[in-house]
Amino acid sequence: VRKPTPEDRFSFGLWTVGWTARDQFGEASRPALDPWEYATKLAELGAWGVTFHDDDVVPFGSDDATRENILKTFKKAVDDAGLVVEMVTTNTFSHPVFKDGAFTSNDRSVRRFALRKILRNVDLAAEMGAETFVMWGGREGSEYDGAKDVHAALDRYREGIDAVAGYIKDKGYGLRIALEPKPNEPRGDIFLPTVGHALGFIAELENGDIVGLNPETGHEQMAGLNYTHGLAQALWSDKLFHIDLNGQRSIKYDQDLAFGHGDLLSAFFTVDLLENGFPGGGPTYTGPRHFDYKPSRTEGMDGVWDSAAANMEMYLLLAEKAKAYRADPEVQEAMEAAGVLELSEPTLGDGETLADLLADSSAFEDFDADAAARREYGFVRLNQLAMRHLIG
Ligand code: 3MF
Ligand code: MG
Ligand code: MG
Ligand code: MG
Repeated sequence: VRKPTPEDRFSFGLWTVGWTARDQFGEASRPALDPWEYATKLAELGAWGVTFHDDDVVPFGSDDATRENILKTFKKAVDDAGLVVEMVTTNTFSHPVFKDGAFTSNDRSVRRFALRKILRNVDLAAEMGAETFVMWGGREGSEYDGAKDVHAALDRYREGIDAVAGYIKDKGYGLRIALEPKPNEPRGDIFLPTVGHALGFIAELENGDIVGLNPETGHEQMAGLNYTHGLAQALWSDKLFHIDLNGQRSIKYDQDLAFGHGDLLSAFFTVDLLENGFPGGGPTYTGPRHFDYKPSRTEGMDGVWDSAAANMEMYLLLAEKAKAYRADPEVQEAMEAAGVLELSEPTLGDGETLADLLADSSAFEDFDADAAARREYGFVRLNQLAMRHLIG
């Protein structure tokens, strides 16, 4: 497989390669480098961009002068490496002040502090030239149903997001907000747990036009859901603003494996959708190919860079296979037999009204349901052809 290049638009969160592998049960197994040390190496590997939380670069509570200095050093390193900062986000989950949430904390003073911390990073994101401002409400949620008024929590969540989106518009920043759904971890239940919940929430916003989604592979799969379908519905709604690609093996803790190292077949169809679009046409994803993974705790610094490279290699391998799959005449024929393209034809004819349908006896009275039921779709054959391309 060829080497990744900046044209591939691969980007990495600083917190991914920068994770020192401290977890619930153990201390860090790797050293922490300075934030700017990651940029050079990522660029060498063929990445195009980096993303970060405020606190990944500037320690929480730093004074203004320190903050300014660190950011200057960081930006210079990123520029020197030839990388872009395509997304900036805010950490509203690590400090204990956020233990009951940020926008949905029961404590109003915490909600006001969170809003200030986030607005400050909107300014920073604009300054860094980012296009997307991701918001993962990691602590927005609860463990105990009686401890949270969910109606009020959603009101406050909406108030917060609308305020941030309104601020972006007032300032004229070229930024869009991307909400990142996750079902649980670190809270027992997190608000906006899936792509679908988040889409429903966005529809209730006043400034929802600049609010979309940043779906993460593992997050949907932690809920037992189909990530590719989640991406598809977000695209269908014109809300797929950004993506967090990684790997997850079934419903368990958030594994953050390298992309493709979880459900490989699902990853194949994810890449097929991202690279080749819907079979019958429709909106396509044009944003960054962003990885949000964690180098496993067993790995040292060599493993960090090997795993970063693995994400990009997996994507490129799958992209190659997905292209060959779509171009294969046998696949095209099997897709046709399966009726995949028939689905693009509207159910009602051009200009046909429901009255026309009701008057059409071929649609119902004379319709031979048993004959239609005898149609074979050949989905298994089609899937086997995909498998042949994937592992044959
Ligand atoms: C947690 C996540 C987050 C978000 C990040 C986005 C720490 O499971 O996926 O990573 O991706 O906060 O901006
Ligand atoms: Mg995650
Ligand atoms: Mg994850
Ligand atoms: Mg993520």
